[in-house]
Amino acid sequence: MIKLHYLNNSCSHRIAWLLEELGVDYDVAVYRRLPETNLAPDELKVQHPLGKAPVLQDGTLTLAEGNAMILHLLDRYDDECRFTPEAQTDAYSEFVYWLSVSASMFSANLLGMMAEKFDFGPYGDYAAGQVALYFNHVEQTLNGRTWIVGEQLTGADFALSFPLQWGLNQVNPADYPNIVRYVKQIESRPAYQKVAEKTGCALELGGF
Ligand SMILES: N[C@@H](CCC(=O)N[C@@H](CS)C(=O)NCC(=O)O)C(=O)O
Repeated sequence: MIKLHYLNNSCSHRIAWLLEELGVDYDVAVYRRLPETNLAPDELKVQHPLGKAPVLQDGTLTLAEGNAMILHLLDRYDDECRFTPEAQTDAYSEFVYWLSVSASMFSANLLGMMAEKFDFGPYGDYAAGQVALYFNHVEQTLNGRTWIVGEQLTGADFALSFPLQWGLNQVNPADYPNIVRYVKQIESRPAYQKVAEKTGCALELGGF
């Protein structure tokens, strides 16, 4: 049995979305961010030494890191390759590329958020510009594409969803019409909407 340890208002949401799209059976344990710090509660630290969400248990395997979970779930449960490009194609390499970019976007978002709160001195402009750097790259790539790798919804879209949803609160959405369209397209999928039913949590990232 699969168990997803899910933190409210977090990148856990994208893993629950993938589980719903795959149609696999899973249990969810919901944790709530501490109001005073917005960090995860200590109970989550019991599940994995990094103490961050999400954590995925599948049989005897325990994984942290959302992108590792995406690759694991596609490998085990995406038998018809609905969300996995064919191996040894450019689409597969782009899929791997965008998985990596999504991880870098986390750092960019975090830096951008910190730059709003603290004075980074001579590094202020650099830190503040990081979100826009990645957003411009995604925006241009989505021009004429339905999903980030083309017409197929892939694991890379699950990976990118959260940093884009989070980052949209740090930029002017009007500057990124393709990203706004793409995020709406994700959020209107029935499988995505089931996550809120299953967890009792909708993503509310405005206060970050
Ligand atoms: N690279 C990790 C990021 C994990 C992470 O930073 N999770 C955040 C939520 S998006 C978290 O648990 N924050 C609460 C905390 O650090 O206490 C992943 O992709 O899973």
